[in-house]
Amino acid sequence: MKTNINKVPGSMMLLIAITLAFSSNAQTTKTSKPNIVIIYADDLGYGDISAYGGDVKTPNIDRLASQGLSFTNGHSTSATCTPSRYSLLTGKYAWRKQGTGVAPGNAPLILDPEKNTIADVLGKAGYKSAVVGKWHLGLGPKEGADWNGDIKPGPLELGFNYSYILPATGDRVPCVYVENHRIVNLDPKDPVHVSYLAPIANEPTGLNNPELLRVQSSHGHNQAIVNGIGRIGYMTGGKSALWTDEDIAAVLALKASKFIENNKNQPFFLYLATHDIHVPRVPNSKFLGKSGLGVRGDAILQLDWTVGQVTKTLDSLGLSKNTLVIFSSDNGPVLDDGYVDEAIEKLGTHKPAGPLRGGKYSLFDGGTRVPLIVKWPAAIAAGSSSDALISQVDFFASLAALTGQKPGAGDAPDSQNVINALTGKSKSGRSWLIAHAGTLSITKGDWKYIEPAKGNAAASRHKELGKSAVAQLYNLKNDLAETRNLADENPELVKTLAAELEKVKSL
Ligand code: NG6
Ligand code: CA
Repeated sequence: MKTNINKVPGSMMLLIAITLAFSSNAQTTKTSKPNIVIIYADDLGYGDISAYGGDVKTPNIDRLASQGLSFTNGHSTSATCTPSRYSLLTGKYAWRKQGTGVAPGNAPLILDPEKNTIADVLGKAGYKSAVVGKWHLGLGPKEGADWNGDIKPGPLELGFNYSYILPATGDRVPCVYVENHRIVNLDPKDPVHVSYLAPIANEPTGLNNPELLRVQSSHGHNQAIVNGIGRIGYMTGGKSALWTDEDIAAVLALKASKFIENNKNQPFFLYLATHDIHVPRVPNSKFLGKSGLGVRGDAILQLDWTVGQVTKTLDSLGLSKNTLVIFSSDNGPVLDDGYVDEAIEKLGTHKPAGPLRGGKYSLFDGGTRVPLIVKWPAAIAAGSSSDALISQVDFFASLAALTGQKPGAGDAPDSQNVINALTGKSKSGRSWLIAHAGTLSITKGDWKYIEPAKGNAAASRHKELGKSAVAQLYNLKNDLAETRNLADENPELVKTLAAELEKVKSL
């Protein structure tokens, strides 16, 4: 039937207009350009939040879970920070490239500005991007960053429109914030000097002046002293720019919220890399003593507060419905990571890795299987869960697909588009998974193979590395805690998985 538009009564026209507006709006909400927020915790284990069974109450993170989709089999690519972050941003396994291990605080930028990052790709889709928080991917040219001038290349040369970062980690100098190309609050009359070789001038060190420390080191962390805490690396100057550890979470939450507010009228991508719960664990007095598990637990409360701040900002601006929030961690949990902070003594019954074996630094699943929660009310059913196998290296291709972008030739070679699994439309993610902690493992179906490697099986009683001189094969379905090495009983399977691993290595 042909409708003569002039003959349709006014009230009917209004109804049609409203219907059209709503249906097209619903359409836009679903398919086009949700805001994207990745909240990337540091050293948070699979069992460290209450939504995943932990003893520490994390109501804000749990709310992401109850309003979104929780994964039981989500993985960082590596069991330490720098390589996991490298892979997340580039869609390429860090172990393919030399020099992507835990970076010192004066490392040059280890990502290639000529190659596209996830921020570049989302930029092409019209997103404004920011990184707020722990960077730990190096800054500056090969000769090192000019700490007192323009610090570049860095995030702004990698597709981010705004950055407010800790250059490396909380336990590494320089202990300053860098906003875009500059150290924040730097007095030019008091320039920053950084060295990873020797103390600068007569600077006191944790080694020589332990009486100046309020947290003792258990290993390392005895060089520069900033805010009464020994760090890795030496540093002088920049007095007015030094961070206060107790305030880091609040500063980052504020910068993240500001960025969201400033970009509320267009699609944005926020990569919020919290410092919590990495060492040194120096939570704000608001959280001190509140978890009952010592400062490690208190830092988890602080992390949860950060998540709450971001959620509140999104809610108050009416953005929550069409914002895709991804919450995860860069590697598994660690207790003593170099400071005497009673993480072990005050643990109680809490199991940081939940039912998994190993943690940070480990090839056992505790090293890389981490909480992964995705919330996007416009498209994902509330309170759902998924066993789909997901690697963070897949965020690149998945978010590119979601926003209608095709990674260019040479971009993100290891990233698979698993957006349907990430948004709960499909129950299956990737079919195999590579994890990295010095050496590599491959998981396929119920089976996991860890290649033989030289080196210690453990760094200490609480730090199993998962390494062995012989091949290891575990059935994760029957033995999630990887207690029985079945390699000898299944030589064919070992051969097949080893060959598959070699194939991926040679890509
Ligand atoms: C180790 C540090 C540890 C932590 C880690 C990096 C010592 C003894 N240990 O070398 O404290 O900083 O590097 O952690 O110094 S990560 O999460 O950033 O990868
Ligand atoms: Ca980490």
